[in-house]
Amino acid sequence: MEYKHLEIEKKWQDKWFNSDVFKAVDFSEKEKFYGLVEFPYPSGAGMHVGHIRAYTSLEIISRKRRMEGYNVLFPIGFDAFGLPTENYALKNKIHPRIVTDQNIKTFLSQLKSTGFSFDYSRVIDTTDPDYYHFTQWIFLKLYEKGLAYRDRTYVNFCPECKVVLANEESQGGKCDRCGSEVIQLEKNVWFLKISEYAEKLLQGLDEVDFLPRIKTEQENWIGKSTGAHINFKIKNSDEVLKVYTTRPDTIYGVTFMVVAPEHELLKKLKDQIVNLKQVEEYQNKAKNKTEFERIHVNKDKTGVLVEGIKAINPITNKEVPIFVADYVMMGYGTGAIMAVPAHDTRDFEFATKFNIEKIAVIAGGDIAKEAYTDIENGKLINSELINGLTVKEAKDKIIAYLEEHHIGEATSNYKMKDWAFNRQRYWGEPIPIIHCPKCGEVMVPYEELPLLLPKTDQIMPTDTGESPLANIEEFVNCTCPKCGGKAKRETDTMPQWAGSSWYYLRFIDPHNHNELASMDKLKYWGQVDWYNGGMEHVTRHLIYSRFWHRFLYDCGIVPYKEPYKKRTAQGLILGPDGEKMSKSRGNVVNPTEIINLYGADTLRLYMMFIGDYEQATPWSDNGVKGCRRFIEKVWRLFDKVDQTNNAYTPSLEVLINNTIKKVGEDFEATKFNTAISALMVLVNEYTAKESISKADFEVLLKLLYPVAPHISEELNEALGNDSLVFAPWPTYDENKLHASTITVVVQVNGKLRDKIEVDLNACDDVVKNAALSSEKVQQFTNGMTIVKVIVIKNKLVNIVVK
Ligand code: ANZ
Ligand code: ZN
Repeated sequence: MEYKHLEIEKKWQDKWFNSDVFKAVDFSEKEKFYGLVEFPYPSGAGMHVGHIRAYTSLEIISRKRRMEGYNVLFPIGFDAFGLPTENYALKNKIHPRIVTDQNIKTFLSQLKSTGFSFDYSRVIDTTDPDYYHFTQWIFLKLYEKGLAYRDRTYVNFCPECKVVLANEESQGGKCDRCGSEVIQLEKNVWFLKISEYAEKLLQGLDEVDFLPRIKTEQENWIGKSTGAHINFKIKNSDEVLKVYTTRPDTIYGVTFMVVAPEHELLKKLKDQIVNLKQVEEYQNKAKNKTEFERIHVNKDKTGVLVEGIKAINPITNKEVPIFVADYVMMGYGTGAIMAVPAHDTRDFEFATKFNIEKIAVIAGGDIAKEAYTDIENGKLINSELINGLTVKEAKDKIIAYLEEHHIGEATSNYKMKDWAFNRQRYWGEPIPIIHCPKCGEVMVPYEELPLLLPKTDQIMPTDTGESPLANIEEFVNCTCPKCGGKAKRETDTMPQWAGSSWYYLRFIDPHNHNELASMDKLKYWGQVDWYNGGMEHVTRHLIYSRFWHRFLYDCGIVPYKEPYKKRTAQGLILGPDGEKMSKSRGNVVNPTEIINLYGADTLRLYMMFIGDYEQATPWSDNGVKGCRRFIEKVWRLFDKVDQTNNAYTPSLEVLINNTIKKVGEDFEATKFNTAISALMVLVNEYTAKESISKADFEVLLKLLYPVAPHISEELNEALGNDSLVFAPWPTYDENKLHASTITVVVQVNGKLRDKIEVDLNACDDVVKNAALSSEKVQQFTNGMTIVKVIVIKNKLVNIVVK
């Protein structure tokens, strides 16, 4: 037989995909398994080898689960709204709908030609009105509960192209298209109040099995810190300045206060501020900086002393000067801080520049050089109430004091900000809100969903920074659902992240027109058992979808709190040069070419063998060729199979049992490379044999099948067997994992002369030689003629001499 990969792979793909074998069965009696991979963005470039690596892991697990008797849901779909398609459509004057449909078609054929066992009857597309119907529905629910609101913010705007740019289109403050300086345009846009869910999202992490580094990313994104609010009175005024601090223990070291440029105190006390003009100039300058610039770029601290007002330290009663400076953010804590230059690095830099006093209140550092920030070792000094205490003790004592005297209280803060939920572009879900001059914001009635994205060719961004929808009169003008008067529709669309925030729920019930998914099906399928994806999505996508899910749970729409039970991540595939694969570098590997040349089985095998699954690994053509040679080796083994022998070859039994154990365990631990190494060892042992049994070969095919299903099915069929899709996953025998030995009695002419140790099941010749070479035995055989040697397996050797 010749190994013709193209024919074989086509044959099996037709068989699988034209039957229902990969269809997930709702309400099946079998135990369920829901495996999820991140659905792709259908870009014009088609699939990337990175997709193959990302998907093959759970593809292996899903195929294994079917063999283990599970009812498997392993779905795929397309996250198809977004910028690249829209930009491509604009450039080539093709409607994004057409571009998207073409790209999806290409992706589907690539996925199938890789042999992925997805349930293709459940394919979803986030740009399909049947799908975004429920994306809009969830938005309305959020709005109803006060979790969607409009607020003024700044967006990146290119004054040359006159378009609002996403962050990724304006990196380094320059427009991606024309290179001009991007400015910040103030706009009224939508936000989702994810901050209200911060604590729930943090607590929820206790319930899930995510890789530790993924959990850490989530925790950091939420960014909980604990400390206190402290109220500082303003001298000669009724106003108080409330600050958030994580270090209330340092209150004796406060030498100045800082308020953010946007802080309301500056407005309220306008009349008392002596240098108001200077303060206002500073405020205006800060406005034009992005937050990124304020925190990172602007290392050199700037600020202005606010003359005419002073704060009073509530513990020491000392007067404290107030500065306005942009290193304090309005969006965090209270937008105001008590500055302790001796123990905070940012405050230290500021105080050094503005010549402000530094008072050490923790012993141990050298504050002439730098801020002393150690919180483990130092003891409090210069701090009447808390001298001699550790930082931790001092914190507790000061907080108790503040609370007792009503000048502050313990509190915590989260770094996570509300989710800016808007885009001023065409290719997104329209936000289902109507602006009525009489009634204000009005929800589009649920029964009018989906609010269709109008079919139009006018998708150019407007020069006012509004979405192209603003130019479409038939869309914008409408009647108010409340009062029936003339009204206008919201023209912002939803961000790229919207559709992917709930797609795993839709896979459970993809064709439901009445609700996002039926409760019965949600209950049957339950949580995603295992979710695999990229590390680049373990912050935003993961937190956003957990937020939507938790919200839906609170509304009684889904029956469990956390969407994903387990989350793993694959490493990147780098170009052969070790750099990130990119078109401009010219180091991109096209999976379709590899499939045509070597076969999908080889590509899949290589992607799993290439290295530690979690690590970034460079592509190597030689590596692919090596995998192809392995596949061919397996193919050639067929000629050695003794089809009449249905038992493991005894001398292979221990290795086979060990291989079954190792491959199964390694797959579950995403150690695919070492599982494949074990298969390679087995194949080498088989190759070294004169012949192997049918059972030997079958077990190899079953273990290899999840990784290289086409060749495994083909050879298994040649053995006269049924398809492997639901064949039972091999089990191993605990007792046969170790090569064990046994004691055999040696007789000479029927008299016991020695006992020897031999391998269990060792073949007769081996045992015979061992017996004859025993010294004790030789005392009775030397000089005699050996007539006959009788071997009784695992028991006895009788040597007949004359
Ligand atoms: C006094 C102090 C003394 C502070 C000290 C730190 C060290 P987390 O929550 O861990 O990031 N801060 C508070 N609000 C701020 C804002 N809106 N913009 C910039 N900085 C702000 O850190 C909270 C600490 O960051 C707070 O504790 C405050 O400075 C500062 F030795 O107060 B600290
Ligand atoms: Zn109205």
